[in-house]
Amino acid sequence: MNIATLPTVSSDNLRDAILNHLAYSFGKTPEAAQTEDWRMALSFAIRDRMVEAWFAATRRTYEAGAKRVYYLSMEFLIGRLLEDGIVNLRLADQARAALTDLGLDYDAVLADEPDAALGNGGLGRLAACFLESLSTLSCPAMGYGIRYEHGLFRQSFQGGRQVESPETWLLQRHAWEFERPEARYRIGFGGEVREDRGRSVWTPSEQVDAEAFDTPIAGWQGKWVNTLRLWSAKAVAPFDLDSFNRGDFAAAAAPEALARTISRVLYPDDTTEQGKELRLKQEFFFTAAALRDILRRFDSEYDDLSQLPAKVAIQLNDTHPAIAGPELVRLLHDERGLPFDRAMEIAQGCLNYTNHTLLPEALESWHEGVFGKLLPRHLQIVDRIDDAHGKAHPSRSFSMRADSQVKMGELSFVMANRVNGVSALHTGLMKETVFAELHALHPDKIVNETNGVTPRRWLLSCNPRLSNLVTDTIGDGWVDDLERLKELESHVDDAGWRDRFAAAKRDNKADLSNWLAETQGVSVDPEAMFDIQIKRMHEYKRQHLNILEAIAHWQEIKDDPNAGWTPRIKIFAGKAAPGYFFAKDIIRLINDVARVVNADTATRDKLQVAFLPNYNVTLAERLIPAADLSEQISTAGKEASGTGNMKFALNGAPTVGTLDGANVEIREHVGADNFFLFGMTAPEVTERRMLDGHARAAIEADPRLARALDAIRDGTFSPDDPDRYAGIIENLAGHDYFLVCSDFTDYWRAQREVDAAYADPARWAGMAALNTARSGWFSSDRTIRGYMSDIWGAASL
Ligand code: 26W
Repeated sequence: MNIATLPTVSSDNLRDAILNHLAYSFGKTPEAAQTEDWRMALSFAIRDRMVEAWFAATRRTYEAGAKRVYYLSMEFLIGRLLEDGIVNLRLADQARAALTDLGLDYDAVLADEPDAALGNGGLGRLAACFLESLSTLSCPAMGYGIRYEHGLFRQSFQGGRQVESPETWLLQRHAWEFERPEARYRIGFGGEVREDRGRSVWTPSEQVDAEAFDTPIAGWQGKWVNTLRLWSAKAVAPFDLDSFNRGDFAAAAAPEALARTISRVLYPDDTTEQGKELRLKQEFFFTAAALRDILRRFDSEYDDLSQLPAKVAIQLNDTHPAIAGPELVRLLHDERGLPFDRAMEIAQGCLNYTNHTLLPEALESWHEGVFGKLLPRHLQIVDRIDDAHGKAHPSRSFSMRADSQVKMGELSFVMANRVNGVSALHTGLMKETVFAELHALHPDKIVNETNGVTPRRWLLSCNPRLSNLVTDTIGDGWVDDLERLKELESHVDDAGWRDRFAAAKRDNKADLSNWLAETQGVSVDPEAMFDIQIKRMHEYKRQHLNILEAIAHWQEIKDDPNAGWTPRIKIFAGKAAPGYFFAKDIIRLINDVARVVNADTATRDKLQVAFLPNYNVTLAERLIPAADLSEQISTAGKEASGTGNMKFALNGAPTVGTLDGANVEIREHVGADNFFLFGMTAPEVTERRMLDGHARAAIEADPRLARALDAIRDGTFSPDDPDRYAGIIENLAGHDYFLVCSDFTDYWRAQREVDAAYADPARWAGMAALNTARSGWFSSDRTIRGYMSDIWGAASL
């Protein structure tokens, strides 16, 4: 049931509200106001319209005594929030009219908002989609994370090389958060543990305060609003007056500076675990604050801790908040006096864990030295948890405490009521590989919840042309019931309708091509195929397979320029972790290839390459609606799910891809005829890897591949420094762990099939439209319903 009905808002109402905020919240006249002032005033006017429903949602949750869901995540990649809010409140027409009336450029005002990049990639963006779906489904929920002062670094290129600079979203005014000085908890680190009459007492040696900042997250139609609560680290005492009085101003400010380092910057490494002490501090900081907050809210309503699992579901987004297990046990046992076993049982009743990767280098583990120094009591508790688990399962052969390490995956698994993977394939591999033994001991614990994306942001808002066509055709029920896109299928054979579908795509491409010309100095024909690979840079994602194919393609076009090639532009975007040198070399190689290929007058009307800097949510929203082809080419078994793959399919871009992650399910839904499959399967990958000399054999068998590698090797793309890519060549021709060479030939074949299909516009439009019509299952609303019923036992109110 929906509880808040939105008052109707006219554009005049909205204009007055904007002018009011401009005057009374920001002290500006319209004449003096800058774009940022207008953007803030508009944001406040929109935010005002969320507040009623926000209060109502809280009231209703209390009244119903409902179970609450808490989503703990180190990252929330929320992007811009203004347009999202406007679209969800269904105020887009009014807002545009109000701003036009005021003589302003609506799109420019929206574009002034900084893109909040409080996350690295897939895991963080998933958390943001989940928050929106939780609100759309009116599920009482709260996200907990860190209010980083600096989100993910900005990326630019110098001579084709990635250069990082700090991201500074908080230097601009931020319209969405409410500071909560009263919601403040003291968080300790270090120190020692004493035994006092049978109780363990932890006395930390260092303390900081966690202060809450709340952002309202409105669901579709603004009927329900949940909270994203981000913690900011503050010094316990902001200022050391003694030092100040002595004239030592640096020392006076030191406590503040030290405390603030904890929430200062997001770690930019999303696939290698570095075991850095500050990261463990960040993890404990936000997790401990969240748990204190959760217990405080519980205490305000109930007085029996055994009710906790009935009223509280906590989701751990990967192992980053895994310290929640021992910390909750500590709060219940040490601080509230419950027997240890009972504390553990209650904690296990509340906690759940999502695994997002099986890459061994990404599985968190902490050396007991670091862990014990920072969290001495928690180390004892982990050992007791491990003991208890060992006693309950005497046959087990592993421990979460092997090799002087604390293994966060195993700890999370044992402390969780449910453990889930993020696609069918990934969940299966979890059971067979990393968690095989734990799965055998707890056969009902692992469940699958295939990822999804919010259709409000990833279709309705980012692609107005296509969403208008969809709404014209089947009404607007699809927006919160995405499977209704199926109703489009009956129109796909209608040539007139298909033309409208193709026209929406063409117009999106024309917009993108104008933008590329204006801002990137890239000029492309909108009729060419827009072939797009956008995601973090990683060997397993195989951007180098894509660029190798581009090189081979270029060489072949040069051999026979008039052979009827299908014109293409290959677009890349993505950041590499600053210390991941191989991935940075791939970026540079792509930029070098782009320079050479784009300058070749004999081929450039057939093939172009562009690497766009500073990939973020906003750039994704610009690129995905204009994509013809979605590149999802990871080594099978390595991409847990992918979510970009879903966004492309939903926006009518067929996939060229491997049987990896959710690609498998996308292909099942859209149909094998509308998906360009290539490459080895996960079991074939495992087998091939054991074959000695697999890369050499693949190169010998495919002259195109050999020639493309030769061109890199002989300096075709780096004439000033022919050896620049020796490392890449050595890797690919050598152990080629990600099997780029072994999959090349089949990738080439699939790409030529793509060319042929694209050359037949009616056929292509049909494939593209069927991708949209059959992607409804990939809504994060469906995913969240799955979590609610299989994992949380939570209900929509
Ligand atoms: C400790 C370093 C670290 C940090 C982050 C290791 C691993 C991560 C994340 C788990 C990486 C990540 O974002 N994984 C992605 O999660 C998405 C959402 O489920 C999936 O769609 C992607 O396939 C997966 O790579």
